Amino acid sequence: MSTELNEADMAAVARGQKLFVESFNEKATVASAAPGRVNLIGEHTDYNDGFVFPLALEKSTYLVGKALPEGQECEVVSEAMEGVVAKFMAEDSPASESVPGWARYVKGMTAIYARNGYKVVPFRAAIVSDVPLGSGLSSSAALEMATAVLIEALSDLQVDASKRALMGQSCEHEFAKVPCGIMDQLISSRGESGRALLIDCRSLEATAVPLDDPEAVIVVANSNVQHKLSGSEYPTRRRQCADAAKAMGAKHHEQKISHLRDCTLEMLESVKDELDADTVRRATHGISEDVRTLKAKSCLENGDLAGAGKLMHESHVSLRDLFEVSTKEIDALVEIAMGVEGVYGSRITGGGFGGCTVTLVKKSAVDELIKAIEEEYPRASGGLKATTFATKAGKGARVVTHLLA
Ligand code: GAF
Repeated sequence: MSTELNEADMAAVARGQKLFVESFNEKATVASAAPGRVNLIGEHTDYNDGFVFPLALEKSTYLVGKALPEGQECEVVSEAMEGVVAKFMAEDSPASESVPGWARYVKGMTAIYARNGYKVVPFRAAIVSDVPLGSGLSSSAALEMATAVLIEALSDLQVDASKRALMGQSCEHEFAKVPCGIMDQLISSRGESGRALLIDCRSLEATAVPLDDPEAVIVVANSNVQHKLSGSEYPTRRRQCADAAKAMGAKHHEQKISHLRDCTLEMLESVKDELDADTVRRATHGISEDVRTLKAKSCLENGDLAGAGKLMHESHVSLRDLFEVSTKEIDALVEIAMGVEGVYGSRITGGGFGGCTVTLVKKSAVDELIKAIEEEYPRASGGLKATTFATKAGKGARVVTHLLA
């Protein structure tokens, strides 16, 4: 799991080491890193046991750390929260809220590892991150997975990458109170350089699809409208999907239906009158998004960028009109992108209610796309500026020890 460092890794680890020395008057010995993610297609399908198609970003969250003697409290600092040292016992119960919000992800991971029977060595750690916070690019999953890898390195533990992701998901549920699916933690834990992963969220099997077309670029545009999932909307969407699957399960009991993944639009039609209109719209998205995601994977495997882009935009329309998780700023970004010659497709990415778009675009049209966003987005959004970056698929969670040796 230990990998070669690139420039971004080196710069971030150096920042982390500096913060560690300033905070604790000694040097860290180990560094871990885990990426944020961008999802190409397959949105709000993970908790329906369906399919998602994300890639790891080249931007990561890093922890530099050092083991402490048995019985001591963990001590954690963050570049984003200068001067605050969060302290807690590694095996403390999740219910305790005695640490600041950002540190709960770290404390949550130590508690969940301990609860799963792993012997967690206490540690000091400094956190730095290149993943934009609150932008729908999974900064919290990156922090969970980077914490997990640091715990494993310092405590000499071998943990399967999917099990690590599942423990991160529990952390999110219990500590951040977000009833998320498995996509973000899984891609952060298992992401592969140069490849997107088609993940079956029921079996957790992942198929790597190379993103090696030199003519195609993935551009992320941040609306700079903060995205927050801990309110009521995300849990409500989850419940509506579950309600629809339950109704179809009751009607078609011979078919073993537990989630929307098992349903078809015909089955939904057969229970339409038993459900409210919102629930029917949510389920229509959930069922059709799985179909689009599998088709988009085939398109990319076959070099059909136009086909993949068309499906991405259809996904956006569905998330906007049926699942209702978009915002006017995100819709503006998508519309601007779709108006640029050479753009294959553009859509909201991640949980929604703000955050980012993902656009698949011809290499020769990237500058035009960025110019259009710079010129037109402030007008459409009432003065906001978007932040854009092109990305390839980066590495999953990893140890970056040798720099600190
Ligand atoms: C958020 C959640 F954390 C994911 O599990 C997923 O449901 C996503 O929203 C929507 O696809 O990122």
